[in-house]
Amino acid sequence: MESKDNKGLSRRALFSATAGTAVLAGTMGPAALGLGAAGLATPARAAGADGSVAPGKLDDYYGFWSSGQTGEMRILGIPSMRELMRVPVFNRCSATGWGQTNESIRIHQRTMSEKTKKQLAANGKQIHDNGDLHHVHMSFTEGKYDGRFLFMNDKANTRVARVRCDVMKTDAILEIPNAKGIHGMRPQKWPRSNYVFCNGEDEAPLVNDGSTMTDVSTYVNIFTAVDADKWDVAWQVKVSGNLDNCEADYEGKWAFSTSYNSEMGMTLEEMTKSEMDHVVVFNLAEIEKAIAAGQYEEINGVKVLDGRKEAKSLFTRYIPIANNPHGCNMAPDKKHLCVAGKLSPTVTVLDVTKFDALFYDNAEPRSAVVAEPELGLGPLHTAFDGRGNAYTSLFLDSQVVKWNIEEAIRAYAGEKIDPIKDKLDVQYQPGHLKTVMGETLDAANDWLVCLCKFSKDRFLNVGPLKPENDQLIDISGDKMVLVHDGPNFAEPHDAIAVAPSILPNIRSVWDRNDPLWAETRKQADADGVNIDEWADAVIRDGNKVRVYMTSVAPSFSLESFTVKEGDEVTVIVTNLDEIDDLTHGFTMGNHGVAMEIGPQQTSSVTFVAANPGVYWYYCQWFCHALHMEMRGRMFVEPKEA
Ligand code: RUQ
Ligand code: CUA
Ligand code: CA
Repeated sequence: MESKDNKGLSRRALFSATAGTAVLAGTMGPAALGLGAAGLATPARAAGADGSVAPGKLDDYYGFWSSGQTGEMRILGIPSMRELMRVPVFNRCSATGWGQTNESIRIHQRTMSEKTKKQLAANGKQIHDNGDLHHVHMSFTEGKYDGRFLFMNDKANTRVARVRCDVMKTDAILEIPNAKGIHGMRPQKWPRSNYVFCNGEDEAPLVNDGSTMTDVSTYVNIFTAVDADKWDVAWQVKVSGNLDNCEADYEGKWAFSTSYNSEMGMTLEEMTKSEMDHVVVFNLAEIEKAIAAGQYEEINGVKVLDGRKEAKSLFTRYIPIANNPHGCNMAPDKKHLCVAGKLSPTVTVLDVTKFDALFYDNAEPRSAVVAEPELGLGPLHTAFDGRGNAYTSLFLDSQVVKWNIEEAIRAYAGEKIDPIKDKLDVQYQPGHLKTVMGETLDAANDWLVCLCKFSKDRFLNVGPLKPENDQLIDISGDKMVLVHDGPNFAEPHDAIAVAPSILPNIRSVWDRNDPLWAETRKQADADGVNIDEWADAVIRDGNKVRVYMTSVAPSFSLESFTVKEGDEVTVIVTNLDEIDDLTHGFTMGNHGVAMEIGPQQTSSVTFVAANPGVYWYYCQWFCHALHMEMRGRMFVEPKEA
């Protein structure tokens, strides 16, 4: 039997005393393995050149991964690619009770629309417990990650969420009105992430009440700026065409979105008809001016401006791009936006310092194009290092292509020069790819993570559903070197890699006054129960019963409690243990109820006790040698006839 050490001495402190041999692995730089000259820009690595991290050694970087249709965020270590944690966001989590605890349901319901409530109630549900989480990005201050929040989208149910970096828990979810299917999502980079920009991918009537359904001329797409501090909608802009991926600049002047459906087509044939689609440039100063001047339409409680082509506003400009473009990525040179062609073999490089002329001097929209290198088939996304190089994923070619931005600009100007530096086969069909800190001014020349959509033959067969394959590529030398295959479950789209120095304040124990359970605490105060010390109480309030207990390993303060058949029971558990890594749980047997209670955390869950009898509850988080004994009984008395 495994037992944890309760005395405050962490396992890590014990481990490092005996892990001296692991240090040796760190001395093997790329040069030692013949991977080419490492150069000055290669950061010092704790890991071996092959990305291996010895037992007991920490990774060099945090990786924050999306999980697509799983609806959670994942934390991986880079370069080991070890999965460190899963953070439930839009999904219902069996382990932690996310999506079931009252604290998480409150977060889900804060901005839920009446329509959504009606849809859920009709299906016997309180919350949407699925999501399609494509993009994870961290908050910025002056072009660099600031370690406050992580932001993420839910394409499935048109939501965005915010995760607090101090505890790595979801603290706010926002249902976005008017838009449909939030896909691309990026925080503002400069001066800080006051906004998170969100793209509505799917076209629908703005008044979506069934009065016009097949008349496509009533359909619009919506670009949304979310107030990142309040986690509410700041404003929206109607656009022409749909919206796919988005990005922000390093001056705080612009946001950008790609559109693959400038045609406003409803079928595949219609959506791929035009040679050119476009990227939309949003002029933040003009938008803010119009909002402040009250020149908006209010729709479903949100301020909406019209930035469609025919409105001829100063809110937007449309730059033609071939052909069904997808990713748009801003280079850390602060100047160049790279838009991937998808159906065109090109990446279009736009100089954002030329955008003022598009708005104020009537310049021709394509005058901002400064390069358009032909890179290969199916370019989707581009990542950057700190040496002026770009790395573009080629979905159809199953390759990553490394190219130099300045050389691509010179070639476009007519010089005979090949900007392509290297091509590497990946396995297979890559989508997003990310360098360490590569979407910030701190772009490093260390690792590239390439998220491949298909793994095919790379792993033991596990049935018709195969894992994805997140590959780790060493980019410290001139040539890219593939060093690791990382199978991953459905279906990471995107990831970022962040230095631990950005996140010095991650807690190991909760603050007893955390806002996550402020509402629960209010109820306890009203019930006269002090949840900060060893206590128990059973409060009856009509057919509602609130059961308070605390826990210290290996005991709950209540060994049993009694309710009546049909009562609505709320169990509120406070974990009084103050020790690093000492999480308890509360599972009510045969009631579909389970939740996490971290050290110093309060969690609560509500259920109806429908059947009389004896039911055991227990702690499901291994916490002590006597963890099995950490249990108690709920007596459900039969209703008097
Ligand atoms: S975008 S399809 Cu991140 Cu490639 Cu979602
Ligand atoms: Cu407490 Cu297991
Ligand atoms: Ca198109």
